[in-house]
Amino acid sequence: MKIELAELRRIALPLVTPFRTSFGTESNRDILLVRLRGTDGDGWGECVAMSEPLYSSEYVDGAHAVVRDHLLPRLMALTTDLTAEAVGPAFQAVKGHPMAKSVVEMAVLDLELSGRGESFGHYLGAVRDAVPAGVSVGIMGSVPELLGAVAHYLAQGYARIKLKIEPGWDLDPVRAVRERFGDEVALQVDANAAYTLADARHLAQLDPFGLLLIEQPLPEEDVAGHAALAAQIRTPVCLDESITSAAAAFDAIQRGACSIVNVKAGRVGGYLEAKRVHDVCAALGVPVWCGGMLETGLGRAANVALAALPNFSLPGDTSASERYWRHDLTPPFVLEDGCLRVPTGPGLGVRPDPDRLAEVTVSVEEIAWSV
Ligand code: OSB
Ligand code: MG
Repeated sequence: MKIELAELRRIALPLVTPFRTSFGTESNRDILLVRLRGTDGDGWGECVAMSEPLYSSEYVDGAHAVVRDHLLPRLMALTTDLTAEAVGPAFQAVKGHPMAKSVVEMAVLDLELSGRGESFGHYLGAVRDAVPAGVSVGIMGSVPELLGAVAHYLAQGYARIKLKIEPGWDLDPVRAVRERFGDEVALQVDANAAYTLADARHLAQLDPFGLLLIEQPLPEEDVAGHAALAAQIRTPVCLDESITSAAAAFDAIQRGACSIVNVKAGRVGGYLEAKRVHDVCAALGVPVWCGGMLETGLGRAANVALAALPNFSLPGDTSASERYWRHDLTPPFVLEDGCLRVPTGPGLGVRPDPDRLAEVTVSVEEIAWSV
């Protein structure tokens, strides 16, 4: 596989509706795409870093600089074959920046797999041809507004609902959703680190609602706090932000900080490490599910392939394209009986539509591949 050019492309995509979490509101995604142009095909990667460093320390301008100045040069310097397996070791000396590392690995993997006609799903070890889709519902201005949104998603067939929560928007919305839609709805909450251990008794008031899980109630670094909280509430604790690698997943589980894990490739440095997180959790008997970061069809294709692995036993934040975008970059992912189909074509199995890509492109930086 010979690469001629790396393209760092920034696109601007408006969300169909603003997405509010405990850390901020996202209305327009500013997304970094990496395209590796090889002698016989392209490889695409999508970076999940957001505009501001609020979910984690990474942000899109920073990731862009790290990819350009610290990661691509390390790949160009490789004397061995450039494969996805070689990417992690090549980046090992660079501390942190998992989202920047992940987008480059994703592009290399797409290029490599496309070249030999293998799909992401096959490569990662998918055992399903479709995956159940959940939907992440942002914090809203009022409970009636929230109930309207949840009714809409349930009517579309979503297999589970996740409510974003924060202090002041937790017990009332959960109670209202249970009262209106019943106990059968698969329901979970995500705090994005908005609480402290002092809120344990408050969070225990979620116990009667039979939630599947509470995601990341406490700060990223507070593994001990999550273990203490898990001992005080009945709702299973799931970690997102804290799980930065397979080793971190092993540690958090051994310490009793979580009994369920959210897997996001961008957060752990790539799809290969994400598979290792899956494997560690499977070995420890801990179920996982696939998180999302408001991706276009490119990132969604890879996520849906990952979500088809055997230990992904809960529905993921892998929603249909129309939940996010009026026009996706790729042919849209659509809900079929509450599921998204796993792409089977070579590589990601999807390609950006050239006209749509041109419409949303803000800038393109081309970097010649010098070896
Ligand atoms: O915490 O899971 C999260 C989006 C951006 C950043 C963090 C999170 C999310 C979501 C949305 O919950 C998931 C999705 O539908 O892509
Ligand atoms: Mg989360």
